[in-house]
Amino acid sequence: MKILFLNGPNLNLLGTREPEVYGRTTLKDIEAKVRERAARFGAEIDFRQTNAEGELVAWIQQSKGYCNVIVLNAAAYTHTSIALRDAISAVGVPTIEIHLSNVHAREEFRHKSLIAPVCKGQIAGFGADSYILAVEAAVNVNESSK
Ligand code: CA2
Repeated sequence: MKILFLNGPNLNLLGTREPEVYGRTTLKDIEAKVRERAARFGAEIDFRQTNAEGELVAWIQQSKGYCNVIVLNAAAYTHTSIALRDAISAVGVPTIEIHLSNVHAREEFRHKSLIAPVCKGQIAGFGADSYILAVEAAVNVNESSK
């Protein structure tokens, strides 16, 4: 199986800015951990980051027939993007929403996710481990879709 990890705006700064909020682990470190965990399940990983909303939309559109499951940390676009929600809904590839931080324990504007209703589920608040948990969730989602 193939899992497509998509990361949204500013996640390229992880580990280099605001360590008190987002920790000291870089996105490269997280990618390495994800690849290690996925190897246990024989799952293939495509891991990407962009600051551009339209690029995320394009990647979601191209995912049909390319991967089995999308794991999406849409970052701030989680709270604003009808375009991402429409793309996830239109393409129909099972998508898991993830966040490093517990968005529900933060500012009110982070409590609302526009993509949650079209995702299989949400993992939030476990730091880099949210990504590892998402590998396990993606494998389970793929198994139960067979
Ligand atoms: O907790 C998460 O994973 C978020 O998706 C992170 C987003 C935030 O807008 C969401 O509400 C929750 C922010 C990503 C920005 O990452 C930075 C990393 C280092 C320094 C500054 C920003």
